Amino acid sequence: MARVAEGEPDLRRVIDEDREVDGLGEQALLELYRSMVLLRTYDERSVVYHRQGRIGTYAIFWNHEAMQAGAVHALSDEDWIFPSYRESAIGLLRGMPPETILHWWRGHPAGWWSPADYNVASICVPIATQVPHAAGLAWGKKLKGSAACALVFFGDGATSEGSFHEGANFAGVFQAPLVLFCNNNGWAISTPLAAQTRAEALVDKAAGYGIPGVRVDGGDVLAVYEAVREAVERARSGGGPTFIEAVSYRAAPHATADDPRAYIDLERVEEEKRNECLGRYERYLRRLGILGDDLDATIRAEAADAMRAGIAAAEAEPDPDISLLFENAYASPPRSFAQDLAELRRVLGGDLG
Ligand SMILES: Cc1ncc(C[n+]2csc(CCOP(=O)(O)OP(=O)(O)O)c2C)c(N)n1
Ligand SMILES: [Mg+2]
Repeated sequence: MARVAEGEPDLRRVIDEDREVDGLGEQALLELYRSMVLLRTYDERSVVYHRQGRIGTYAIFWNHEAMQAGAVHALSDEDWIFPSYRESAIGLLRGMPPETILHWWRGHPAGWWSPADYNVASICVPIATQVPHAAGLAWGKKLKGSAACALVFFGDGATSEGSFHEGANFAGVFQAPLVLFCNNNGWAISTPLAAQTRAEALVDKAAGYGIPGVRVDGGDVLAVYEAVREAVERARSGGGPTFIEAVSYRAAPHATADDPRAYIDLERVEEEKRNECLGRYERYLRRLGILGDDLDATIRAEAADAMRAGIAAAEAEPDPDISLLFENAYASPPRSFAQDLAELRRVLGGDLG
């Protein structure tokens, strides 16, 4: 039996229990839906763009939208988000244009943004390295007397990394206003959770850092929202960090370069697809009479239009100059760089130079 924060159920749910979340009105419920549809559309289109050769390798987040939208909606705009590659499109929920993220997956420098413009840190590919970044930022906010907090996303596999331990321990010791949000999708590429840890549940790790742990159904956007909102309230009121384990199952390949049929439980994937998070929330809103066919069609068309405009803008951007490969690597570049660059321009011909 997992140890969770006092009074917590073992796995927090809202949608399946047909309850409502206090303080979430009709507009807020629809905004949450809009965000999930935008993320889903971004993700599905990106897989197509990859197959068409228009973006590079892409980390699919299909069925992770409830975790991502539920968490971000529980934050204020002044709060910081630290994404991993799995949350690459999280900036969309802070007004970042789709082309910026598409540029990132195209390997174009126009995909770099200034974190302070959106309070969204750079996408971290090295596993768990964003955790100490987030702990440090949260601690800094506390030292400055700011009400802002930080939320860091990471996976189940990330909990085996030293960076996770250092960040979580630091946040606990200094009572940094941090939400440690673990997307437990059961897999770290082909490594299953059972081979990742002997802990019965990842939420148990919270006890080791002396911080509250909460376990939620990661496919239930409202359960995620509610748990993160409480963690944020705790952080803002000086209560320090919270570890949230959002439990789901990866229903898509790890990334476009992966073929999970070699290792995954295909029946479980099919079951997960039938109960995927966007459909679950859509049915809930329809049951409440908040969402109907017309509104749903409008929301989906808006998201599709945003993606069409995003890929067009990304493809209209001229290629960067090849000299970029040599810039920003050294404060004092080695003398050979000029020769290397000239050589590269010669080899590649006029096109890329
Ligand atoms: C430090 C480091 N080691 C290994 C890798 C290779 N790698 C990329 S994704 C991944 C799995 C991570 O799994 P998890 O933390 O569960 O996140 P998920 O991909 O499931 O969201 C690994 C090992 C890496 N990117 N960084
Ligand atoms: Mg994982």
